[in-house]
Amino acid sequence: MAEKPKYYLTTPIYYTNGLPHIGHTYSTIGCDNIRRYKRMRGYDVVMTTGTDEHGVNVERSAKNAGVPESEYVAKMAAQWKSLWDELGVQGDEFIRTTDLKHAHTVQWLFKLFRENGYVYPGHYTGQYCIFDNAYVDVKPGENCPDCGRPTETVTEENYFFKLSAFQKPLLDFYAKNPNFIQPEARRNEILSFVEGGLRDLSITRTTLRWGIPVPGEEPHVFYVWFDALTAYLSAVGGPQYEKSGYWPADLHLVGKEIIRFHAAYWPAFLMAAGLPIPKQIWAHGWLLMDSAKMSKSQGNVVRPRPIVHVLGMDALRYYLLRETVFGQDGNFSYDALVQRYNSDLANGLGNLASRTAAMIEKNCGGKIPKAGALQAQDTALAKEAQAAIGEVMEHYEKLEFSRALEVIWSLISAADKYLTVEKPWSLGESGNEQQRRATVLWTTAEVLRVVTVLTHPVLPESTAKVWALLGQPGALGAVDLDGLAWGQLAAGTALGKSQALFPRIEKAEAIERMEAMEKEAQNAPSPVAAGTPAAAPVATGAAASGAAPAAAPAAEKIGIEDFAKVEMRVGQIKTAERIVGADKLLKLTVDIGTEIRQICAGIAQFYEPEKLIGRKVAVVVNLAPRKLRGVESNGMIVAASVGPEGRPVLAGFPDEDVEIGARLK
Ligand code: ME8
Repeated sequence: MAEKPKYYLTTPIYYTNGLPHIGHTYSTIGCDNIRRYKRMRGYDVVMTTGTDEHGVNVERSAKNAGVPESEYVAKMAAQWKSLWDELGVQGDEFIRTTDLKHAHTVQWLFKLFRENGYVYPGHYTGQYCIFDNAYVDVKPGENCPDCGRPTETVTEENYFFKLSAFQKPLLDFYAKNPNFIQPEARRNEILSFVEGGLRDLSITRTTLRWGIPVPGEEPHVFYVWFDALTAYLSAVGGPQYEKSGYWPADLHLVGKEIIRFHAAYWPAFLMAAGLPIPKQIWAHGWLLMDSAKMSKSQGNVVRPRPIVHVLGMDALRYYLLRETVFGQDGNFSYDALVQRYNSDLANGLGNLASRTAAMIEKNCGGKIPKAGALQAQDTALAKEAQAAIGEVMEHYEKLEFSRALEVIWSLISAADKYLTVEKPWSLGESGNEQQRRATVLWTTAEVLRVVTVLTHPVLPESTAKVWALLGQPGALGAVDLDGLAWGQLAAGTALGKSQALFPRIEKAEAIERMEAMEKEAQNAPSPVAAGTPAAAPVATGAAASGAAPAAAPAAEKIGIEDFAKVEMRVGQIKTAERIVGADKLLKLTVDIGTEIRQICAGIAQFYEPEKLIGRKVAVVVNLAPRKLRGVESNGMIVAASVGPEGRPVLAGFPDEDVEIGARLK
């Protein structure tokens, strides 16, 4: 038998200083969808995902949690892995950048750079964004242009990679491989970035301890981006990549904010080492929450587990891939999610499957009937289904998931219409009528079979149930998509057991349940908090004693000068209103003595807006403004967090009439 062609694809290697939200889930599910689709087209597929575990952020998070870095990342990586398992994303390789085989690959690549004359020692002083792990082109005191956080001035001795030498090779490569960067808008972005000139890149750090050491050059450790990108190669053999046969990667799927690292730096690194370059970098858009990128730092994340718990894993997969054009940004809303679930899954696919099976059960003794003479409407539906097979594959091939699903769902609604017009339930028992009913039911069941196969990469769990319901043999994932054609449904096949697919759900109740679980997850202690049972003994600190069951991260002591940085003043609430679509937030205007500020406060579930007017509160007035659910908030109202649910109780001045604007010290 001919060997299957190999196909290698990757998700980003996610940071471990946070837990996955549905933005990460979006990339991983997109990747898993391609993986399943390619398998059904006969490829020997390997998909890699993993965790990016080095860097200052991890050092800080581990310190806050009061545990050693190695323990911190091990626990976080386990969380990421178990989530992907729950979502049915069976990544074939899970690479951790703390894996030994990965360290060897990074060190080997650096050795090749050196041998080929692409590294040199130097000094660098610049503004560094710790969150993005990158030097940024701003002046001291200015914030990061990408994420808006403060930058730090860093001077260090390090090794530089001669990125500047790769401007022409990269431009030549892009010209020869016009599909290397997708979609087109990203390609243009990278072309102009590279055409604008490339500065050499420092690829080691001496200011960082938690990283892969540069052999013989301690205290140098590798720059986290050089380290993380290399993980794609370590996962499939590293220095022995030729043996595995999966390199170069066919596809690196990433979010658009990290395209430069993948489409410019990574191919330059590989060129410098004389290694093959991946075939495609594909950057999808962002999931937004009220127009802002969903991200941990913005505090506007939605986690996948509550959705999976209430609507099922397939519902989340379907929504993410159907609702937004892959490549563009898309807004997340619980409302749209449940809407899609009810209309497309419960009333669409679920309903077609259950009514078809019920009619075959009732009228044909539970066996797929044999079609008789065909009428024009039967052949029209057959034609539409046959055409859909080709169209859907073409869309999957181009990562146009939403369009693929549109085609499939228009076939489902064509089958629904067909049933409504043909009314097989109203046909009588005469020979002709029985035969007509058999033809209509066979045709509908055949549409269902085609739909089931085509939708499998997106809805692996529920389509497997429909497959069994149709009495089809073998695993659905092993069906050869290229062999799929109209007319293969064998008459006489006994139907399998009917299983619940997508029970209809009341929207308000579903949203309430998901939001309640989300809130609970937000208030849950960090999985790596010091004092949690599996934590290693903690070095110092009262909070690390393990006395509290859900110990908060060990708090660092700060000097009075640090406290003095926080400017708190007495403010008086002038107006208060609810924010549409954000049931936890109130929009307040607050007089702080020198000005009236707009501030959002997460107290809507505990305070009536009208009762707040005139109340004096403590306000942090020198916080950088930020957007919450799309509404600007310029300051913070101080509240105690009470009880396990974190009920806010506003700090106030009940005993004395304090002056508005007075400073709290
Ligand atoms: O950047 N919408 O890791 P990361 C869509 N470790 N996708 C989103 C998203 C959103 N709101 N938020 C996150 C890193 N993502 C590096 C990568 S790769 C060698 C190193 C997805 O944990 C998207 O794929 O910050 C984005 O690129 C990735 O998560 C960033 O994950």
